[in-house]
Amino acid sequence: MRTYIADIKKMDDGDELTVKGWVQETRKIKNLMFIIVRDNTGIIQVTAKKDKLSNYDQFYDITRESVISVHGTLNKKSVSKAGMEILGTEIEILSLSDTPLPLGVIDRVSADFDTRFNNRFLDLRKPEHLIIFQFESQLLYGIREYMNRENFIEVHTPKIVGAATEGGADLFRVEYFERDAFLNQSPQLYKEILISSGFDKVFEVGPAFRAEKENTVRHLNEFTSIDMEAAFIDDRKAMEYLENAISYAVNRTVDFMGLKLQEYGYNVEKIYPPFPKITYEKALEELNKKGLKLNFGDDLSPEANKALAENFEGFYFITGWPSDMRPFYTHPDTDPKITKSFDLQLNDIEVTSGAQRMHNYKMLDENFIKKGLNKQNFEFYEKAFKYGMPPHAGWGLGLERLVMNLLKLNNVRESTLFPRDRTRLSP
Ligand code: AMO
Repeated sequence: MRTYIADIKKMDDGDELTVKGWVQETRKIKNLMFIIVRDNTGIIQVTAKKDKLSNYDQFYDITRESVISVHGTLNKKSVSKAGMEILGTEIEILSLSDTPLPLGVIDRVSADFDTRFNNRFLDLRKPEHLIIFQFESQLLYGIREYMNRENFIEVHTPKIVGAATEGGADLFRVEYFERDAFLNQSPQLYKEILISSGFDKVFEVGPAFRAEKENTVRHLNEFTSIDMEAAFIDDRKAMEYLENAISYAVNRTVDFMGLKLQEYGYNVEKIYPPFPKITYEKALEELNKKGLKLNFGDDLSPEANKALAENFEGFYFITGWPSDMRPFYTHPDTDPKITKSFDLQLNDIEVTSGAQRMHNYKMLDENFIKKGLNKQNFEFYEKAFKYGMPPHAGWGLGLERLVMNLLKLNNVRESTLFPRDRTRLSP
């Protein structure tokens, strides 16, 4: 029976137990050795005395980060900092670590980015890094719970595809037998097809691939997209699902692990919908008041996003983006220059894009031509609009960007286990 270190505090003085984990540090005094053992729930001191441990000599040269199994009795009257220790009676070395370590796990000095990510397996042993992914896991659990409660069906659409989703650029090409294929940029076209299939409400959590050359703190070439699409709803309702899903997931996670997050310096506040909204045109007005010189149709630069974020706290929507700035599938508003679309921002970074989509076959058909796209590539998609397509709307939420923003990390790679970027393809 293995005991997790976090559970030891519930045990009694004198109880027998076995813990398994990594040797974080050792300190030796003649016939006595102190070993700090770490598992993914905490650390504990193991005290090993030569006269109590049959393999003491073999154990004496144990290296940092070796994996061991410790059996012993719990001493809750210990003079150690934690007030607890295990008096070891049997210690087994399960895997001896090599030396020197390419990256220290508990070193105070921080290593450079490349050293960290080249040795990500060690970098992730740091509890302050592990907790980012425990947070991500809980957050996603909350989103899934919310979507399930709202009767969304979780789906899995192909990642090897024959056509571009978001317009044509930024595709990774792959060999597909005798043909060229691409890694999908977004499940967009497939989630819309499923609306025509009568699924009514779908969501997907999966990888999305973008051959974007930008090497910024916000861009990955492979990220996790949380996508949803629903029939008979408009952009407003899609925004409501989004703010409710995020609030539910964040608040549940704060209840579950808020204190632990604080211990590691991450302060996540509870959030309450509705999130404020500003139209794109109003945002330009506000930005121009701040001295930026932006015209209708201009994208919001990182500098503009920073300036706009000063007007808000936390999450806010930018709605009504110009038609020229949105993909071909976006539904126009009554004024055809603008669309029924939105971005959700957290501080100065976009975390979600969404919109009501075109559902009228003829309108969609014309838009392919307007956007200069090769219609033939989209035949499989357009066909689904020909035989009964409900009005629909949806969004795509970048998981790594959401986590990065909620934990106030300064680089999206920090919330990615093994980031793929312009230069990194390994590990
Ligand atoms: P969009 O291209 O805006 O929209 O992507 C949606 C969300 O995905 C995340 N994201 C990224 N995260 C990390 N690195 C990247 N290179 C990257 N690119 C995008 C962002 C972004 O907000 N089909 C539409 C969604 C929809 O309308 O349903 C789409 O893909 O968080």
